[in-house]
Amino acid sequence: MNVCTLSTHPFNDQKPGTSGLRKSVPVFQQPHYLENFIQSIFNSLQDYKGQTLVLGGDGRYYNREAIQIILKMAAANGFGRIKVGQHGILSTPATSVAIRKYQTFGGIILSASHNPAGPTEDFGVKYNIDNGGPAPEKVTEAIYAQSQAIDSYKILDASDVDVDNLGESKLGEMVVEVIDSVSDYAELMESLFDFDRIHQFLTSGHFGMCFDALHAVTGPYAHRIFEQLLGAPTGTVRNGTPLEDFGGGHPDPNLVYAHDLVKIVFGEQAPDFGAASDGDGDRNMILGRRFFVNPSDSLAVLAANAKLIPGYQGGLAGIARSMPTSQAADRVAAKLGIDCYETPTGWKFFGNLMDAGRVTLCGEESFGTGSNHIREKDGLWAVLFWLNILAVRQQSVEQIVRNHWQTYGRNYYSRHDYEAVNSSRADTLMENLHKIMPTLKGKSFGRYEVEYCDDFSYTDPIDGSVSQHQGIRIGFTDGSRIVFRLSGTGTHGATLRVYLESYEPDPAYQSLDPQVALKELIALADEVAHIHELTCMAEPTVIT
Ligand code: G16
Repeated sequence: MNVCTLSTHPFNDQKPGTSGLRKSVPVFQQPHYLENFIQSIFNSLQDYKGQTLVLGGDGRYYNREAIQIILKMAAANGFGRIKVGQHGILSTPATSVAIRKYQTFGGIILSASHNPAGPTEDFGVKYNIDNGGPAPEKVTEAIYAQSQAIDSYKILDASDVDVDNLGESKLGEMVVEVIDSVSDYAELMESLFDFDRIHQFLTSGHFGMCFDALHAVTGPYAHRIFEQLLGAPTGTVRNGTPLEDFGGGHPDPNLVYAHDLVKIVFGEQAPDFGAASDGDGDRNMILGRRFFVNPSDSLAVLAANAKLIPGYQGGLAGIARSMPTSQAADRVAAKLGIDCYETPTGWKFFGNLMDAGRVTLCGEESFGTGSNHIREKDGLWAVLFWLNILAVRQQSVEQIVRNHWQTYGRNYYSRHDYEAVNSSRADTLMENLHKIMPTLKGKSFGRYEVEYCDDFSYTDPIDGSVSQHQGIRIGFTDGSRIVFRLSGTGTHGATLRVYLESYEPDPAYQSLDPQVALKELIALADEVAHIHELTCMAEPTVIT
């Protein structure tokens, strides 16, 4: 076995963000850049010799090259076995499934999620621990510390491994096992949902659906599950072949970037149901005929209807949502008499709560929903959950959501993103907010009176770890909120996110466009933060 130890020097920009290390492809292609980060992951681990890792990615540009580099580095570092998805493909949820099912040491996911792909676009690396979830902060901090001290890495001098055919081969002493990318995941979905009932529903001739895989990783999963196992007609899945550049699109399932699907579902011959997932398959967008389901509402509806689903009939232990996610789920939790946890943005914060049995369902405003079946958010799982509810209730998506608002009230919600803002201007905006924070309590702005204003800090109830500076919240006495945060996943300048929420209990006022319902709060956000002046932008770049 020919192990080479190559000397290197640290790169100062390898601090993992909200979800792993994300940079443009040319950054990753610099000599030693990917290798340094992978070696830093390995150096931060203990007792991994002879252990098994899962490896796969969303199929984006540079996926195949990176898979080969990582395989050779894992072999040189003494791992015993790597389970790699066929063609190097594994969605983020499918990786979590494999880590848990085969009880591996951990896994590496190659993805920059919903960010565009291609030679000058983005790439990313995430490390997941043995519970199947994203590495918690103490692990990502250790990886970063290693990346700042690294002076060499190990790699095997060997030819590339065949990852296109299922089966096992040897790379030095290490076994490379190429696994079917879809079957373990599909099997788990079948154990949670009533596939017979959904099959009947989808083949009844009374219900039409459209799923857009946006040329990203969920194509093979969606073809197998919706068309082959559940009987939906061929063609139900659009853009189902993963492409290295995602077809030039932006695989972010929201009303802006999934525009083709939106056109179909809001068009003349609209199907009853539309859904999309993102680059690596963990996000979801749910649409009814000419009707958009806000992700925060989606979490609340799933929680309220969980008893209809075989895998959740035993009840929910609790619900968790990220801080900027609307408080709609809190209302369901209160009615069910269960706890609702508010965590910082980032799926990694849900892992401890799920491992400790405190929560069953989790969700985020950023189009992420999931449960304790794995430790990642899960796009197709959410679509199947909705299909199962629709098959049982035999009502439209819109009827189900409106009905929910009548019962619980409506949390009007919107997120305004200002992308690629000059970083120092974005920092100034946040610093200014920090300065005025202590002066806001008790102040009135039109009909809104500030009840509290703080920089969100979270103490993990399981391990006591503290995460500070997670976003500035301005809460009003009527339950409305404005939250300001800088994104931790962008790769160009800074992205300012402004989250707006107000509560409307009266069904007579629940049909407004959220931008209209939130008009005063939108103006108020600008008044306190000087958004337009400091970002030099008249409008947000994306509104969801
Ligand atoms: C990641 C995280 C999510 C988070 C989202 C947005 O999603 O897993 O928990 O909500 O980023 O983060 P930010 O607001 O910092 O950009 P994904 O799908 O990109 O991995």
